Amino acid sequence: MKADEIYLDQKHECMSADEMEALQSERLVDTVKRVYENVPFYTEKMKELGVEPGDIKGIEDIGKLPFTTKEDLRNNYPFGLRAVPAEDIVRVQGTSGTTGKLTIIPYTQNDVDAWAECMGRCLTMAGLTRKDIIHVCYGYGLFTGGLGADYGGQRIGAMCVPMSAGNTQRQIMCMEDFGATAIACTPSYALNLAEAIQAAGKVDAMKLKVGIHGAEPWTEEMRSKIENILGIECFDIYGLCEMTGPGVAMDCREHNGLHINHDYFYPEILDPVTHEPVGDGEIGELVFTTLMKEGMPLLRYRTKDLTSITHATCECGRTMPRISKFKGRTDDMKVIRGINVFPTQVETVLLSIGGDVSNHYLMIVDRTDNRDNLTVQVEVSAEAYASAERTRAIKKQIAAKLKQALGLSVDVDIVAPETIQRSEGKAKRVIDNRKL
Ligand code: DLL
Repeated sequence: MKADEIYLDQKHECMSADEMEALQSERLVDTVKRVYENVPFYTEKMKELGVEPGDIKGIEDIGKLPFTTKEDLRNNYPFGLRAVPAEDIVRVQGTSGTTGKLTIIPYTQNDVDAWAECMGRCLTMAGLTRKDIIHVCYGYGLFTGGLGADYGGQRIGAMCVPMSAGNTQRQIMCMEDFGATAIACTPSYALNLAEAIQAAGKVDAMKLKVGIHGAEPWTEEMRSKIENILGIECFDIYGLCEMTGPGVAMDCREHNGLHINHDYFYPEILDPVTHEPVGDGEIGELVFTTLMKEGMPLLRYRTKDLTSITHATCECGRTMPRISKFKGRTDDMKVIRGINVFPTQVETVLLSIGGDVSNHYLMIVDRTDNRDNLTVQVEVSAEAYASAERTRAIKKQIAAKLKQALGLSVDVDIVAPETIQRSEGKAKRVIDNRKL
């Protein structure tokens, strides 16, 4: 362990593999018993598979358990999968979901405390302590970002400023006046803020040292860009409301993968088609089983997030397994003329060009005469946009680089600065007009 970091919980963060497996096994056996007895959905699913709680003796039996999908949550909306009496629920969180029903997750007080603990661990991974001032511009509400950062901040005794997103000038004023040392927000909003702070000539007036960013996929190039503008160290935090919002995993100061709080959430990486486990280092779908959740425990929840895992001990000393930075979700991936395309690939190309080319982009997928077409709208600087010659050259350069990176010809549409809608929460990067 590095002497300058304060750790909340070395016991769990650095536990040996055998000890951890014993703990996870004990917790899994208990979880399975609780859901079998209290959640008719799981009683039926397990009966369909011919599995009884007594068949689950430890973590090695996890493959016998049924999967849970987002569809299952929707079909049991809002509280059909609750495992405790209604009066034991102290909070609901969820996703706003742009289509269909919300995903609603009930939490008991112990669930909220566990969430605070996981988030507290994550914040200390970034070196934050009770001396820090955390400016939180994740949204507060059903979305877990704002409250999650807040609970973690309280857990470590830091001061939290509950701003939510929006009104960037006011954000800058408060960050400067209150002396924020950390910001917590989506990476896309962090970059908006960073550019606004730079444009206001306020970079040197800030005391910022750390950024805690997640809730959407982002690239290493994006990390460098935010870090370079603000002179801070950025961390990638992952979570989903079905588990506990932010705090499921986060990268430490080694920045070599995100450590999973695996005493709370047991991870599997499975082939998305065969559902068989893939080996360390291989990409697959991340599937989680909650080990301590009371309000709504979930067995083998299919996140649709694509990543790989390593169980090797990190240089930081933690034994918690690490997942690689997310490439995207299975449902963010667009198949265009047979080629898989993720928004993060486009982001990498644009940020690698830099200069007049901004990172503000939108992918638009259309189908005409049975042929799919990808158009990438990109904002360039005002100076470049004013010159037809420069615009043409930039367009050609982006198209060539995208073709090389994606293996696909792409139409590039150069647009004026501030054309593409800025995100305050999760950025919308793709519009798919195909009726698939
Ligand atoms: O986004 C929780 C969160 C809030 C995480 C703040 C980090 C920071 P949901 O709204 O339920 O919860 O969305 C969960 O967001 O399945 C991923 O697809 C995506 N996601 C979350 N964190 C990351 C990340 C919150 N660091 C869904 N990298 C997840 C890539 C992420 N994708």
